[in-house]
Amino acid sequence: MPVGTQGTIKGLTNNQLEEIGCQIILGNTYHLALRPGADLIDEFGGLHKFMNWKRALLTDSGGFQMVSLLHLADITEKGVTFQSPVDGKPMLLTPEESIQIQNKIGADIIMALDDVVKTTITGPRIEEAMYRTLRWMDRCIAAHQKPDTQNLFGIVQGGLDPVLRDICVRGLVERNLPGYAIGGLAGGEDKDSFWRVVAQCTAALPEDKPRYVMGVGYPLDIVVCSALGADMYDCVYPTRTARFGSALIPEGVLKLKNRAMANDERPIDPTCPCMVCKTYTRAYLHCLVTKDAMGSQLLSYHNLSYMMKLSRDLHTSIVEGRFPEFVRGFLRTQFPKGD
Ligand code: PRF
Ligand code: ZN
Repeated sequence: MPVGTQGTIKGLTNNQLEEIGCQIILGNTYHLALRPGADLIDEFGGLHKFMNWKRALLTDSGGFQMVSLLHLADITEKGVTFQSPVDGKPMLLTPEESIQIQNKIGADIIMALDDVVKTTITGPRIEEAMYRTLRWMDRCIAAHQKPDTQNLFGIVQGGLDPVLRDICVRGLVERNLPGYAIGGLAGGEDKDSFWRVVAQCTAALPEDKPRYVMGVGYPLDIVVCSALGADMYDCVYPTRTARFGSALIPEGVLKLKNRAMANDERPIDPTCPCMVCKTYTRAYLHCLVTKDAMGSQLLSYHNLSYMMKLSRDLHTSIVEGRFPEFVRGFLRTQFPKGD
């Protein structure tokens, strides 16, 4: 899922998103509640109508965004207290309010408010956050007004501790939710710990429900987590890295700012069927990048096309029973020297 914070994927139109095969995009409760506001979106009949997006939408609950964006956020049993970026006044987001706002926004998938802590910290705070996430889950379920049209997903927390993760997974599965997310990862922990937690959670979550790894990720992480049983991902990486002048290619990353691009007549990726690769040279993109908004837009278009094609190819390989070959081919291209 490409991430659109303010009800838009930065630099792309709805038509372009449909053109590259995007089926679902993500919005943030926190950003949308601040601007344009949940009541205004509600007056328009929900976010689908407000932004004229006909495919699926998912909204994240807001807690993680506040904790990651505002260092001043304070978490208590009631909810997340933060300073309003508008007027600096203290504001409180409770599990009930997060769901109320998400009911107004009207996304197809909505997320429970979770207590997120960095995986790199240790001690009793990890355990407290995991149990609080389960208690908040019940408050979210009770507050949810549209269970027939909006799927409320739970989020597994518990840091890198297998015992805490196990308690959280069991607790959520008991509540028989339409889908489950694995949270609290991709926050600076080493890959080995990250993959271990994903493997443990996917193994314990029901196979017939979507399993969503939040805030992931890089092409490699998506391939590995899919091999471990995960189904859904969201990340700002493809669009953010585009704005810094980096293009995703099967071999890794191509830096368009690099001097060597200045007279390179090839497209970003000669094997890519996207509009940008069919139309523009590396030299032209080198000239635009970081100088004109069009540079970011074209690179975002290519990068999201790359991620959509990667997801499609991965999915097709599973359906056709050749996923192991797909993974080997992907890894051989990314790491030709085998390291
Ligand atoms: N919880 C929520 N959103 C998230 C995460 C989480 O743990 C992550 C993982 N770091 C990304 N987005 N609600
Ligand atoms: Zn392309």
